[in-house]
Amino acid sequence: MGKPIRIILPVLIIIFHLISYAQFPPPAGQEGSTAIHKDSSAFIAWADSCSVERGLKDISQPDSGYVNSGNSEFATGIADNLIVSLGDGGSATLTFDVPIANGPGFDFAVFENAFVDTFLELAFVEVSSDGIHFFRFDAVSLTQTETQVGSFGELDATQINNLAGKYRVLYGTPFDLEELKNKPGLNVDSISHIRIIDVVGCIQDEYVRYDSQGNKVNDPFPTPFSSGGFDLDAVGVIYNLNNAGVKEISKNIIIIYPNPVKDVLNVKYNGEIRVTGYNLYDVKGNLILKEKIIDQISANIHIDIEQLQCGIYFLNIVYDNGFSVRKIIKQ
Ligand SMILES: [Ca+2]
Ligand SMILES: [Ca+2]
Repeated sequence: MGKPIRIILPVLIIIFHLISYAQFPPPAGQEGSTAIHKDSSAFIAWADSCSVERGLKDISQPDSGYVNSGNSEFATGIADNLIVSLGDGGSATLTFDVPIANGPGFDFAVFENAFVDTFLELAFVEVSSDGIHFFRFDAVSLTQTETQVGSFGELDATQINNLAGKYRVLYGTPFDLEELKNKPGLNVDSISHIRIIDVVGCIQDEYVRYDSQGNKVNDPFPTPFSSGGFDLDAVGVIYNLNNAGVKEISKNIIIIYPNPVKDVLNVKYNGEIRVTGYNLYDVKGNLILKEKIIDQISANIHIDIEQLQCGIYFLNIVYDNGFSVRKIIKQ
């Protein structure tokens, strides 16, 4: 065997091995799992409202009727094993009083009601910062696509990534907004809406849904029950405008006063940072004011907010290598 072959062959074997055994985190409680229990101190908030578009009990049977288990309110608040069923291809859109932001690592988690680690019903997850344009996490399903996973069939969590429903009841499947950071039209530091969309799970060409790599997503099908499809329990928030970024810069480097404020908000900072602009959001995450600072002449910014309605706002001060978010009360 020539020298190059002796080197290349083992490398090819290793690469082949990695591809064939590519695995994602295992079920809750196992080493390397990313599942987060509902009582984790990581969660600082939960969804505040939810609206649902139910899917059919069986998408291949138009007269099967729509699922009706639970109601949309069951998807708000802390995970409690009270769910709303989405049905085949159904969806739920959740909103949050304080917009979700991209902090270090996972930013939110979705809870389903699987009673074991292997009977899993899956859903795509999308986020939006304007309530109109939604962006989907790159879902991956490496489950075989030769045989339909049956009504009570099993799935392996290590073959599933970025799909809600990967973990059993009361354990959230987490998502990291960092993955969607550079999408035009999306502000990952002001996520106001999350949409959960049942994957259907049927592998027939007529009804199949695909993952981000073009694989058919195979999950239990048909599930012709009143509780068919993905059962949404809750969405827990790990980072929002209240805690993302605030840690990154100490309070005394940026001073904002007065707060509460009636007319002009003063922002003062010292020479340790170079402020490049600011964004002011209302409590729903709508951008109210935005300014870029090109030439930093002084270490003061004056923001006139006299015309704004009274209430709570979030001021995001953007500096050269980070940002800091403060809650502002307009009187
Ligand atoms: Ca993140
Ligand atoms: Ca619930």
